[in-house]
Amino acid sequence: MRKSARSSTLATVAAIPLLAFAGCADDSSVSTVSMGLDEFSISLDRSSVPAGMVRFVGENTGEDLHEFVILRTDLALSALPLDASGDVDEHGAGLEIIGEVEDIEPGMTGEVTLDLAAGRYVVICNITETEPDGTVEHHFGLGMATTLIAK
Ligand SMILES: [Cu+2]
Repeated sequence: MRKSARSSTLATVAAIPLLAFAGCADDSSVSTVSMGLDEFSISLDRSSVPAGMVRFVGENTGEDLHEFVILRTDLALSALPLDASGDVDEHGAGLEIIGEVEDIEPGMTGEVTLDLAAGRYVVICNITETEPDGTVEHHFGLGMATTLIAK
């Protein structure tokens, strides 16, 4: 009897996230892109979205401070313009900033909803930090960049 009550509790708990997910899916006008940010990569749960309203949800699963910046560009990741310090020049030629969420602490999640026209986008973390030993880490250069297509 006790065992059966326990499984029933588990089933109830499991149903909550499913209901929450269904609630999001019902809002068919907004697509969601879930992202994981860590040292040093940005992973997306999809490589393309329908053009229109897109909700970006980025969880910092790493140990450093991260951010995400969505830029409209046709440039390859390796061809993004850099500024003098070695960060991506977000105002550089061939780039258009669409939106960003700065300073996401480890374990925290940042989100932003943007209206994306059809096209190619890159998602980057443009944070640079200096470690206690003097090592300078450009998160973009270390691999925190990926692409997303809106169509
Ligand atoms: Cu970062």
